[in-house]
Amino acid sequence: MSLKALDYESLNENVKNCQYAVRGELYLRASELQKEGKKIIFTNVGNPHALGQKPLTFPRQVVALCQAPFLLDNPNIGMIFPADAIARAKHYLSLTSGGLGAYSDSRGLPGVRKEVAEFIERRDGYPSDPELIFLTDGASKGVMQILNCIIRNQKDGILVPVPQYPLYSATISLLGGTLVPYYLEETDNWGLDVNNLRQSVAQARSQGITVRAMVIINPGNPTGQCLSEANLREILRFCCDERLVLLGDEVYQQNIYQDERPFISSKKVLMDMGTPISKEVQLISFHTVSKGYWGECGQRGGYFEMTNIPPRTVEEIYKVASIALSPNVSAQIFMGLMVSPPKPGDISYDQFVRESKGILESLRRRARIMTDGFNSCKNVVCNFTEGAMYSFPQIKLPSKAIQAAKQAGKVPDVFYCLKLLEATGISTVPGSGFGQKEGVFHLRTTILPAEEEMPEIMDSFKKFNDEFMSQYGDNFGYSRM
Ligand code: DCS
Repeated sequence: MSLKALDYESLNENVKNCQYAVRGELYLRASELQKEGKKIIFTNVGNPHALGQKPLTFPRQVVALCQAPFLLDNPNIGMIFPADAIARAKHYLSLTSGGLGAYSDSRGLPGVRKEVAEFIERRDGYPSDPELIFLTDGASKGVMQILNCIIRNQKDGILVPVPQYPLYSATISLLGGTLVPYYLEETDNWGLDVNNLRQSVAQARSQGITVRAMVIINPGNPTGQCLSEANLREILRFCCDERLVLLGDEVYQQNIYQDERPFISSKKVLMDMGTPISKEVQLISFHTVSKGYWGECGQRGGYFEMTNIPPRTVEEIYKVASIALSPNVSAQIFMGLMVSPPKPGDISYDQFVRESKGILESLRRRARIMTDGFNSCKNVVCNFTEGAMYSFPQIKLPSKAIQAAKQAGKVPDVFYCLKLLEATGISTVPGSGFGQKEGVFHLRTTILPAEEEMPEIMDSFKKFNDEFMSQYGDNFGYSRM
């Protein structure tokens, strides 16, 4: 009997090969336990509102009015919504052709793309062209669209940091390309060594791979590091020499928890470098409303900005975006609001600043509590979370635990994370889901649980880890650093 196209055996192999750990085995087990009535702390996804973060008031007011424009005709509307929210809702509605229920241009509303361009200009001090900004349903869709344009076949390689956020590995598999890993240095605070990059490219080429693009995640997921300006310069020079497109994933640009290394965009560093390099390197930068102090993951809003991309290519990307007709229009308005929040003097300004500062300051404290908590545990070492939303501690597993994992048919860090989940309800993602050096084990947790719950979570982790280490501890050594 011949197979039908959607029988499992006959599915596209790229679909079957694609792995996505953030919602993998650990997540499925956590969901089962939750159904059985166990309290689960979902720290596997960077999804702030799911962990109790409250939405910022002003953007929700504006979008509420855009969703229900008849409220604007209510004579009492000024008693429920502040005048600046009402004005902004009218502004965004005037940018649409038929409100939130109408498709927009496939690149997004021109008026919002203009606001994004103005934001980029203020941030970087260089001009930005709205024609080169496309709005997307979350950064993920943008990344997928661009990788789709780059990957032609299995011989096309994309340089991806390891550890990396599995959007990249999964999309590259889905599109049938080749992931070319470059390793971040854990002992150097997850720094990026350009010599490692060169070696990765040379090795890939010796296997007949054409390396076409390089991904950076800055600040890093899962690793939490912020790239220095000097490092970004080296990367850009490298991309120029090797003729690589740089894909700058900058979705965590608002999430910075130290002052030594502020966020600097790849675009700014590229422009600072001047000609010829500033006119040579092809760069696509991604941003989102899902992260930062907004955390509006469920709205699915994002954008990408293209630098040094030829007009004919921009046209092709537009054509492909058109197949999906239009990005979410309400999410576009969230993006517009994120890039042009209330200004000093606006009625909603003080509240907006209070709310956003409150979230960021708490995240900064939580980053510290988590890192310190992990570092106080036996056989656990953790670099400080300089940015983004995650801690990525290394767990030095005793050889007896590695043995027990093998017997259970599990990867050792999956084994550890499953035990942690069963004992404490803390749902994490094993380091193997992000890639890590051979024989080294990690887990990733978000820093998002409510601040007041943090001490209890860390105590419960420590207790579990102590018990695990004494159960499996032996004199035969540990996995290496
Ligand atoms: N890029 C990085 C580095 C991310 O971490 C994420 C989401 C995205 C892009 C995509 O975000 P949006 O599509 O929502 O804009 N981070 C996932 C994670 O690691 N946990 O939660 C989601």
